[in-house]
Amino acid sequence: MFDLKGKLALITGSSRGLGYTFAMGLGEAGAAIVLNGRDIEALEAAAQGLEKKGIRSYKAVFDVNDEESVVAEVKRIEKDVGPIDILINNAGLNLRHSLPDMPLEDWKKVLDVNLTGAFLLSREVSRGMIARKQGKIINICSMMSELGRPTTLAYSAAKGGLKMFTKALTVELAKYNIQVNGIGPGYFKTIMTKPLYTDREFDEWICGRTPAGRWGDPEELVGAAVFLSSDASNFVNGQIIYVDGGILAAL
Ligand code: GCO
Repeated sequence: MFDLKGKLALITGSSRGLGYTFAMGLGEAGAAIVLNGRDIEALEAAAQGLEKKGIRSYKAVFDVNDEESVVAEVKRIEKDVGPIDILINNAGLNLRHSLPDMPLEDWKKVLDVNLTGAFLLSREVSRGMIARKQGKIINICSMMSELGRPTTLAYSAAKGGLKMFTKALTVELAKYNIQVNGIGPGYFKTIMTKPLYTDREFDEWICGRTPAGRWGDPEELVGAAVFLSSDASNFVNGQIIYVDGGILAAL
């Protein structure tokens, strides 16, 4: 039921961070992986990491915001590698500023990468999924789809938007047997959160604020990703699974 053998998954932003963890996790469950990022060297390193575990992977170098490249690369992948069964919209970015200091450029960039990128990829990849009447789309949301904290204005707006995009897309695509869902991580130790977990005060605050009393280990997200990628979730539509150590349950 959870077996992903014979499936092809495109994971955006997968040369490092949580995206790489998803690539490894889906690969270990049997899927072949299309790695995506903007830096070919980082992608090559990630591909080697997967190969060591015997996971077949392909590389697609493109920026999730560049419409022309997204259109061309999705076509190329489907022609040269095969139909994309699973899309994980993972590429994400947080540029932290408080309101008075938030440059318009950074606001737009955060919305572009986290939200518009997911829209473009979903639009292009779903064309084939609709024709084949089968597919899985997983949007990597955040506990910040529900909550904010100072300096995360753009990120919270983008991730809240991504949650609602997940629901609205579900309503459009469910009849084609495409399941669209989200995963909402709490605080995980990754490249993106390095400035946070290396800050003693912040670290103590997060551990106190999280009922589980600790940061998440990226591997703890894999179960939800495999579930939402597999036949086990064929009647699960429009859900966000929060993997957050209980942070959203606590006041
Ligand atoms: C922050 C962080 C968070 C996390 C994460 C939580 O500045 O508080 O960047 O937003 O990275 O997405 O789910």
